[in-house]
Amino acid sequence: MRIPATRDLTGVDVAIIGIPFDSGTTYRPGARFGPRGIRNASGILRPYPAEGEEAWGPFVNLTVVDYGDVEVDQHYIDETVAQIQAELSRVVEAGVMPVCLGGDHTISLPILRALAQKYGSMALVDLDAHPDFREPKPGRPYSHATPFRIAVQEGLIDPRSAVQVGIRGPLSAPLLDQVGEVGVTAITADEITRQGLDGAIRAIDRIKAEGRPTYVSLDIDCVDPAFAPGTGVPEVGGLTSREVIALVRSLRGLSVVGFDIVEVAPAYDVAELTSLLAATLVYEFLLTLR
Ligand SMILES: [Mn+2]
Repeated sequence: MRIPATRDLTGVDVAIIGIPFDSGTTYRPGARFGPRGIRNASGILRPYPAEGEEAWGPFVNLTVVDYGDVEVDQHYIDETVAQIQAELSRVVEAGVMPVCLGGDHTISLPILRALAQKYGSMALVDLDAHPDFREPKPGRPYSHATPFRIAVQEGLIDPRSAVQVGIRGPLSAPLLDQVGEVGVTAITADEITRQGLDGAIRAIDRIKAEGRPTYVSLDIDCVDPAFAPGTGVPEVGGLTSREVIALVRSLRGLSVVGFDIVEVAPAYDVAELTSLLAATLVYEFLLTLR
């Protein structure tokens, strides 16, 4: 996006932060190259105004920088989770909103831990094919299948103010009951097929009305593999590009304190479709902040 690369956070509103870690992956690895792919594809983006707005893009009113990548070690997941939290704490304490490029979905947990130190228990909007709500194994809790279960257990997110949109597929079916039991609202892809996006947007609006600090996580696998093939655990029958853009636009007015986009794995991509969509969704998210 041609934004300046710096770690100087003076006067900065939003820091784009790469987290090239994918050792929490359960199926196809490769999201460690996500930040590189998204940054690369973002080169084609030019500022454009939000629908019905005068200002040409988010950079008119927001100071956004590229913070570079968090140092990770693919061999040591515990150390990497701690390192991500430490780096993110530095950003959060500086009063800067983190917008993180994954990496697999493991990275959301240490980001939430860093944010919770400042904001306490948060609301959550998660666009995802999977609940990522498996019970963590004792002593080996971290993977991309467990972040939101742990986040609820640790009180980082309030499940009654949490919505997951786009849930589908054989891996998700056994978890839907458990998600519902703790109070998370799951909007499945089947519901969207029947009712369109209205139910999802209403659920997001309810969180908006609460006005509490909200974390937004966008797993690119919420999108159908026809539009976003470059990901680790693809599930057919997902959102279209237009639908996911509409959902991101519906975030305007939420009290967002952090955002991530995860699971972009360029090695499985076709013609950079997935990376371009991810870069565009980051841009669309920044537009909602104005
Ligand atoms: Mn996920």
